[in-house]
Order: sequence, then structure tokens, then C-alpha cells
Amino acid sequence: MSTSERTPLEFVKSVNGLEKVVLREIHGSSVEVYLYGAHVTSWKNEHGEELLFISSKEIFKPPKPIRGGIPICFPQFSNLGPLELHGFARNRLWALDDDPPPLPPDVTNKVFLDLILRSTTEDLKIWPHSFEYRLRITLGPGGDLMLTSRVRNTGTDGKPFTFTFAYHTYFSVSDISEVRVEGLETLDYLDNCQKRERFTEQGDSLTFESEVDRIYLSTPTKIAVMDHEKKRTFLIRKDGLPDAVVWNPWDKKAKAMADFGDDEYKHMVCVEAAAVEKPITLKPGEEWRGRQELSVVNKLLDS
Ligand code: TA6
Repeated sequence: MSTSERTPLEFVKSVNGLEKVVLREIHGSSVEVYLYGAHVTSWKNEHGEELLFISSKEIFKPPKPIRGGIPICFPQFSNLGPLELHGFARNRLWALDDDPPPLPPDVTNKVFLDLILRSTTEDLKIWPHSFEYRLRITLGPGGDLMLTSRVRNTGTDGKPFTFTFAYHTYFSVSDISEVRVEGLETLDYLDNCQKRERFTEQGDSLTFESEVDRIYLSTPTKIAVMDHEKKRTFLIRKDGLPDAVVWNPWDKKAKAMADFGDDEYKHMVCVEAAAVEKPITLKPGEEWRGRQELSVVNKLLDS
């Protein structure tokens, strides 16, 4: 069924003429998505409270990726390959996907948007693999936000390709010193602050007192981000994405980023559903799916 038949979507010309799509749910929650990067820049609950962080220094000027929201890191996470940091999907213009192949049935009153990115001649020069990347963004009846990615190898050269991936979600938090991440206890992680050396998480939960930039490996499918000051818990459920990246730049790195306020590190944390340690390989005609579901409750839950 086509996007236009199914969902009451609003198209808005935004900063610098960039187009964004607004999804609204009858109870009041909403999501905003830029076609530039298929980038979710806003997710609000039924009371209109913003749940994602966007930098006040963001200028929405391609080819710079948007700082905040949910950047899509594809086909490369970080600098783990020859491409620009986090790949190119986050700074390409995506198109509406009018006739996507069906996905497993959803609850009927969900609002969703289907976007597509195909490799262009220019992209093939820097990453010589033909692909079709379909992204469905769904706002559930309770205000839950689901992102489902389907990547297909459309190459005719008979060759497989390999990629790494992350939904680089920036959650909005009241004060980073009041935040705890649960679900990563006892797991191994690669520490980006220490040359990606491998460590084992020792704490009962992860708290923040300095820069954190870690790739937790083979994590459970459910992770909780608790904001003690707000008495709010974000729940991340993921599928097809074994790893989880946790990032807060802290003060020094925050000051070094032109598109990030000096004190904004206090009000964000990235917890990213990812496939990093074991890159995904697709043979011609094969498809990969990676799904993240975000929900929020206004109390402190156990993960
Ligand atoms: O996901 C964490 C990370 O890879 C960090 O190392 C940090 O550099 C961050 O992403 C932001 O990357 P960006 O390219 O958006 O500046």
C-alpha cells in the first residue's frame, strides 16, 4: 500500500529549503523526519515534550550531517573503512518510497513513512556496491518510534558486499550526571577513548563522569536509559543489531565541535543500536533487516 494512501503526512519546507515530513499520532505524539539523511530530528510525546536532542548550533546545511536526532550510519560505522566518518547515508537526499515490498502486518492505526536510498553513479565511485536501502519510520499508538531498515544487494556483478551500521540516536536528558544505562552489565566493549582496546563492563550500570565512547558487543535486545532527574526511562528494543554504542563527548570534545554547544553534553546521551564488530555481508539479491523500537515511560523502570 502506498505511503500517500495510508498515512496523513505533512510536508514542510524547513531551514535552508530542506524538506521534512511530520508524522502525527491521534493522541498527540509526533515525529519529524528530514529527507536529507532520512534523519529523524524530533520525537515528541503526547504532551509535546521533545525526547531527542538536537544541537542549538545545528545549521541544517548539506553536506554537513545533522547534529542530533537519529543519524543513520551506513554503510560504515565511524572510521571503520575507507569512507567519510559514519558513511554517506546521513548526507544524501532520500526519496519517498511509494510502493515498498510488504513488511509484517502492523497495528492498523499506526502512522508511517517509507523512504528509499539507492546507490548513485557518484556513490558507486566511492563505494562500488549497488544497493537499495528502504527505511520505514513508524509512530505507534502509544507514541513509540520504530525504525526498520532493509538493505538489499542489487549488484549484477555477482559479488557480495559488507557494511557496518548504527542508528546513532541522541536522547535528550535533563542532566548527564543523573543518567544511568542498564542492560550492558558484564559485557565486553571496545573503548574508543583507549584505542578501541577490549574491556569488560564491571559496574551494575553505566553512569557518566567523563567522556564515554564505547562499542558494547553482543548485547541483549533491550537496553534502558534512565533519567533520574526527570524520572523517565527510555527503552530501546533492537533486532538484527547485536552491538550498542554509548557516547557522551563531555566538556573538552564538546568545545572542539563547531556544531555543538559547550555545555550541551550535559543534556544528551547517544545509545546506538548497531552492527559493528561483525560486519554484515549480503550476497547479490540478499536482504538484511535491522530494527530499533524506542519507547518512553515517565517512571524509573528496571531494564
Ligand atoms: O558513535 C560514537 C561516535 O562514533 C564517536 O566516536 C563520535 O565521534 C560520534 O560518533 C560523533 O560522530 P560525528 O561524525 O557525528 O561527529
